[in-house]
Amino acid sequence: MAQSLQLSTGSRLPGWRAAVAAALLCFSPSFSLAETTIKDFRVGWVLANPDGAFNRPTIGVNGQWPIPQLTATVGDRMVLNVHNDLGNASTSLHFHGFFQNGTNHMDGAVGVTQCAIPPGGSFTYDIHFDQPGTYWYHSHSGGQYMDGLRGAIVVHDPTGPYEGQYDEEIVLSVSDWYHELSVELIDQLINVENPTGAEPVPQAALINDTQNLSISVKPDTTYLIRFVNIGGFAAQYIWFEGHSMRVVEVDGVWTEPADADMLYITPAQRYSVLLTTRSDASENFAIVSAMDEELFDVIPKGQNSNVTAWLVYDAAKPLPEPQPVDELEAFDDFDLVPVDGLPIFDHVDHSFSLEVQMDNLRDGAN
Ligand SMILES: *[C@@H]1O[C@H](CO)[C@@H](O)[C@H](O)[C@H]1NC(C)=O
Ligand SMILES: *[C@@H]1O[C@H](CO)[C@@H](O)[C@H](O)[C@H]1NC(C)=O
Ligand SMILES: *[C@@H]1O[C@H](CO)[C@@H](O)[C@H](O)[C@H]1NC(C)=O
Ligand SMILES: *[C@@H]1O[C@H](CO)[C@@H](O)[C@H](O)[C@H]1NC(C)=O
Ligand SMILES: *[C@@H]1O[C@H](CO)[C@@H](O)[C@H](O)[C@H]1NC(C)=O
Ligand SMILES: [Cu+2]
Repeated sequence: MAQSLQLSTGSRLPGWRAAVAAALLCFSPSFSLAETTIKDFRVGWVLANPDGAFNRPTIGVNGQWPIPQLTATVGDRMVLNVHNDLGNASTSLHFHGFFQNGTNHMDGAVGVTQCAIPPGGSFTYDIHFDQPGTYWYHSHSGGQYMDGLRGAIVVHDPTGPYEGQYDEEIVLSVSDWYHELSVELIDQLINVENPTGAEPVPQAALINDTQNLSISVKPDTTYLIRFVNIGGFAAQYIWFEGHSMRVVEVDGVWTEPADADMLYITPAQRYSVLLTTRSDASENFAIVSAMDEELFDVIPKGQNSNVTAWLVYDAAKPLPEPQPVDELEAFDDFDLVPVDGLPIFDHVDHSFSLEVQMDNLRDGAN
C-alpha cells in the first residue's frame, strides 16, 4: 500500500508546481526528506462480502474496498482531495488520534467541526503527519464508517525507540461487520422501541477486513505488528497461539516493552507489539480475535464472533483449528509505561464535579 501513496511528481503535479517544488527542495537551507503526497479519493458505493455471507453495499475509495492504508513518515504532508460520489449520502473523513492543532475544520466530525461533504461535493484535507504511531481514519458522518469507510494510518518514526529492533512490519486491523446499512442501524439504536439504548450487534468479526487470512512469516524474525480496531462496537480479545507479544506502542505513544499473551482492543484503540517468530518452521499457528460477547444484549443467529487468521511458516503444512481458551484474560494496559518519561500530575489545584446522566428523551428514545 505504501507505494501507492508515493507521489510521482511528474504525473500528478502540474508542471510549474513540480518545478517550484523541485526548486524549493534543492535550495531549501534545511533540506529534509519530508515528502508531500497528493491523493484523490473518490468515495463511492461498491459491493463487498468480507464475512462470506453475502455481498452488501459498502463504501469504498476509488472503486476499491478495503480502502487504502495511509502510510507516512513523521514530517510528511498529504493533500487528500475527497470527492463524494455516493449520490445519496453526505460524508467526511476523520483522522483518529491526530491533534489537529490549528486545523480543527479538518477533523471530520460532521456538524461539530466541519460541514458534511454533500453528494457531488469535494473537500481537501491537508494532513501534516507530526505524530508517530498507529492511527486510523474513517467517515465521521452519522454511523457511516460501519459501511466500510475506515482504514489504518501508519506514521513511521525514524527516531523511534525500537528502530533497528525489528525486521519487518505487519499492520492488522480488527473490526466487526454488520449485515445492515448504517442508516438502518442508527434508526434501530435511536428509537422509542429501544429505550435502553442497546447497540445493534454485529454479525461477524474480521481481521484485516477479511476472515481466514494467511500471513506468511519467516523463522527467527522479529515483526512489529500494529493492531488497530476499526470496528463500530465490538471490543475484541486477540492472541497468537504459540507466541507471546511485547507491547511497545499504545494509541500513538511508545511504551517500555511489556510482555502480553492476549490483548483487549476496543474500537479506535491501537497497539503495536514485537513478535519474534520461532526457529522451527515446521508448524503454522492460529491467530484468534474474539468479540467480547458481554457487550451484546442478544447474540444474532449465526453470528461469527471469533475470527481466525494464521501465522504461516510453511504453506504446505496444515492451518490448525484454534484451541479453545478457558479464560479470556487480557493484558492490563494500566501497566504500560510511556517511553517519554513525562512526570504525572501530582496534585490538583481546583476540582470540578460534573454529573452525567444517560437517560431517555421525552419521546422515549435513549
Ligand atoms: C472462513 O472459514 C470459516 C470456517 O471454514 C468459514 O465458515 C467462513 O465462511 C470463512 N470466511 C470467509 C470470508 O471465507
Ligand atoms: C444509497 O445507495 C446505496 C447503493 O446503491 C443503497 O444500497 C442504499 O440503500 C442507498 N441508501 C439510501 C439511504 O437510499
Ligand atoms: C497548538 O499550536 C499553537 C500555535 O502554534 C501552539 O502555541 C500550542 O502550543 C499548540 N498546542 C499544542 C497542545 O501543541
Ligand atoms: C492487511 O491490510 C493492510 C491494509 O489494507 C495491507 O497493507 C496488508 O498487506 C494486509 N496484511 C496482510 C497480512 O494481508
Ligand atoms: C470464541 O473463543 C473463545 C475462546 O476460545 C471461546 O470461549 C468462545 O466460545 C468462542 N466463541 C465461539 C462462538 O465459538
Ligand atoms: Cu477520533
